[in-house]
Amino acid sequence: MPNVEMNFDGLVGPTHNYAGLSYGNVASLNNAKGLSHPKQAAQQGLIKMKTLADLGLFQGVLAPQARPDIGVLRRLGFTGNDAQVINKAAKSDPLLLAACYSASSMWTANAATVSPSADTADGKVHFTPANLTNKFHRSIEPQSTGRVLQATFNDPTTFVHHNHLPENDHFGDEGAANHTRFCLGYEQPGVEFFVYGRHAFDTSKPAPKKFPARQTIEASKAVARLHGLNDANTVFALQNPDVIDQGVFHNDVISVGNQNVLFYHEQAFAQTEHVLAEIQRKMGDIPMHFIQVPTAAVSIDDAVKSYLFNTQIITLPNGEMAIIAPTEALENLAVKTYLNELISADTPIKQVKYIDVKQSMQNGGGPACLRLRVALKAHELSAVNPHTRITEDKFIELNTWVEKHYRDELKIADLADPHLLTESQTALDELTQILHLGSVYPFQLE
Ligand code: SUG
Repeated sequence: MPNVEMNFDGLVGPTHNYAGLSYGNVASLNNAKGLSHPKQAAQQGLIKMKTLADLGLFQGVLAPQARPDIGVLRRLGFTGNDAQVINKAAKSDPLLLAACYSASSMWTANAATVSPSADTADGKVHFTPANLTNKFHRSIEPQSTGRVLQATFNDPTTFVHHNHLPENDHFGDEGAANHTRFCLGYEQPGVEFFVYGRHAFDTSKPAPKKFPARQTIEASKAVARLHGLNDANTVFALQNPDVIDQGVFHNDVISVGNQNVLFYHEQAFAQTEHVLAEIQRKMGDIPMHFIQVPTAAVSIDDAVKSYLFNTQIITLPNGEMAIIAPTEALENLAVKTYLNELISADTPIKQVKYIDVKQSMQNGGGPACLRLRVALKAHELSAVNPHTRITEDKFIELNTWVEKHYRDELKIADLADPHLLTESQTALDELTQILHLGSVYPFQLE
């Protein structure tokens, strides 16, 4: 087994819908109440995974969560059997029901923050599920996320699983969407880069005025402490509050890193020069490639619409880097022109591959949102649950499973139908067998 950075994509769940739940996320609001296509969404996600695997990368899959979250509805006072709970919620608070039905766990960049063993004090790979406190529909994810991660990385001698941070906006944590890591080889020690949107305790510091800053510095620092990181291998940077107000709700909408490359928009950070200097200083002899995209070439509006920075920068087996971009980037002239120029410029990025993840994009989730990166040394790779790896056979098996269980279309009114719950539970129960996860869902644990 090689040393790798493995991407774990979130499999789109059977209840994928557009409920307009994410204030501050432009796509989610623009597509609110639109017709969704769960089967197509899951197929697009699987093709993305297969594309990366075919490029020679190690690709994994993380199971979606059980929705609707009946436990949360009961906790909020809806009673009776499952069908009655759904009927009552549909009548009295359809928006709440939609929130409990969200398939948002597909965006596994928000599942957790992961620190590879080369960076941590105890030499193990550390995981902290994100508490996602800023959005109700996402704040109900971390417990199941923890169980899915434990079932996927299930060797305690290699992997450490922390509890999510306290469930309060002071410790709002959005996971890897606000975290990246710089290194030379993935197995070598690196510098972990945490980007936050506000200070929770010290409110005199800059913060956005319109849209929420989901990640706090207090959360980022707590995760770094839990993972046994230190001052020499961490950099904490304030995101530019003005871009949060323009729809950049996570750092991975405005910058992305890979190895010794940081690809970022001119307006991404509050104190760019200072941040870049600190990264380079902590990287020591390893020269960073800072690829800055000027506003004159790509506006914030174009960056948000095209998801130019929600791309994945990957290292191909031949050592060259490639960008995995959504097809929306092709449709935007400024961004398409920029990318065409980028691949012939003097940077490690030598090709762009466009993929269609439109069903996810319409909820504000691009290629990078759909994946959680886990850098693994060879022996750690062997400790990962092998059934979660995307191979030719697994791809076929998962597509057959999607074809069998998923609806073609879903509109918000369909969420009132209790059959959707039973369909979803039947599908997920079967999935835990396909991925050899054991019992991870509340309906399996009762
Ligand atoms: O948290 N959208 C997600 C998109 C997450 C994107 N992730 C990263 N940038 N890493 C969010 O805003 C929309 C759900 C709805 O409206 O139905 C939603 O949750």
